[in-house]
Amino acid sequence: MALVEINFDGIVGPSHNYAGLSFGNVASMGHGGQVSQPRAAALEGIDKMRSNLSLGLAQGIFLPHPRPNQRWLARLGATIEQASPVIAANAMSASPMWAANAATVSPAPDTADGKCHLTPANLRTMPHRSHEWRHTLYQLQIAFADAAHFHLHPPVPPAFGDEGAANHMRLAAAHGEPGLEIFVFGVSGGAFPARQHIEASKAIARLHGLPQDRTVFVQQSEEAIAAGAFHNDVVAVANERVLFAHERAFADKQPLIDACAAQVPGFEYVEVAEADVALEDAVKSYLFNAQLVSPPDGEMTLIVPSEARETRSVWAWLERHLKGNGPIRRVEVVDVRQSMANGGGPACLRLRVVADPATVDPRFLVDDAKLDAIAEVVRRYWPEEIAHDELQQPALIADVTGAREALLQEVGLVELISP
Ligand code: SUG
Repeated sequence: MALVEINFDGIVGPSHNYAGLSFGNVASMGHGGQVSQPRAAALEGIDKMRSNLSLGLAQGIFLPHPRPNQRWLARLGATIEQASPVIAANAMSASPMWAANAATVSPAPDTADGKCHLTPANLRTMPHRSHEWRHTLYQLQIAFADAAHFHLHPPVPPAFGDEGAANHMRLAAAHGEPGLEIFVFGVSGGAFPARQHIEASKAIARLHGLPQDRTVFVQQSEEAIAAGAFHNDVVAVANERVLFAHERAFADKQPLIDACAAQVPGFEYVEVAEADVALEDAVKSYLFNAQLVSPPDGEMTLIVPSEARETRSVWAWLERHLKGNGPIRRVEVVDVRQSMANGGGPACLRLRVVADPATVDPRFLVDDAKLDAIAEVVRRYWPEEIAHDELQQPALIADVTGAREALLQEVGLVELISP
């Protein structure tokens, strides 16, 4: 069985809009009320996937969820027409595009039963995200239906907030080798909420059958959350034997580094000092919300958003690192501005699953030709713009519903239309 890392990107849904819903996410708060461009947003995401394919990486997709979420509205005793503007915005959010929050994934080499375990995130902290898990689970059940290789769990009870892979990292000598799984939780974030509860992380580690000596729980620093790092993946990213993090990412980094050094052959810690890149610049540029990947040519590559190139301190750090002897050998720049304006960088848009692609439902895997066909649907059906005060208009709702259905027809996943 050939285990590879597959990046599953959430296709940006046709209702993508700026509603300012995420308290503690400085980009979402800053862009609330602005006009969004769903078509451009989805095409940016597709271009990012194309660039990953051209590096030789395996690529998958998750599909947009039904919006408005009528089931959720019905449980609140409302319809989209009757709902207050804020409830309507919560029901129309395209937030499932940020697939890093879809689930936590423990690949087969790490687990007691030798299967890949997945737990969808309950995302209970933000109302617009708290209703994602049901449809996420439904897609995971189809994509990873092969019970000989995958084990799916229901979300952790909502008493304990869980935001999925955005607060989880994995280090291993190679993707297919047993790894060290790192769960990052928050306790306090100053004025902002800590979204990941330690009990959720511990429950997932138990349910996934992870050995205690290869599982680490580490607290995210309060100052990182207070600076706008609402998920750990805004200040740290790991790939194979490399951990790349900001100096102020963790409350107490030494036990983490010691565990990595003890458990991961060839472990390398690449730290960016506050003196070189201030936490504020790290959050603004999303330097760490990058995809750190191992293409087949062996050159470890960091896929950063264009905002990283535009932030002087960050770009200077990257240029220095590339000239030196560090483990990151190549930097690729992608434009995901529409997603970035809601606080979602390249890493937020993808969920990493280490698996044999032959065991995944092929409708969730893409090549260039399939991305061309998806882009054609997006160009034809995705709204060009959405103003915040349009979210309850029947014409927009009809467009958004029709656009999603056209995409599901194209990829042959009509069973997702009305689950
Ligand atoms: O949960 N933004 C998302 C961004 C998620 C980024 N994901 C990772 N870091 N992995 C969030 O805050 C904004 C929606 C709005 O304001 O309309 C939003 O949900």
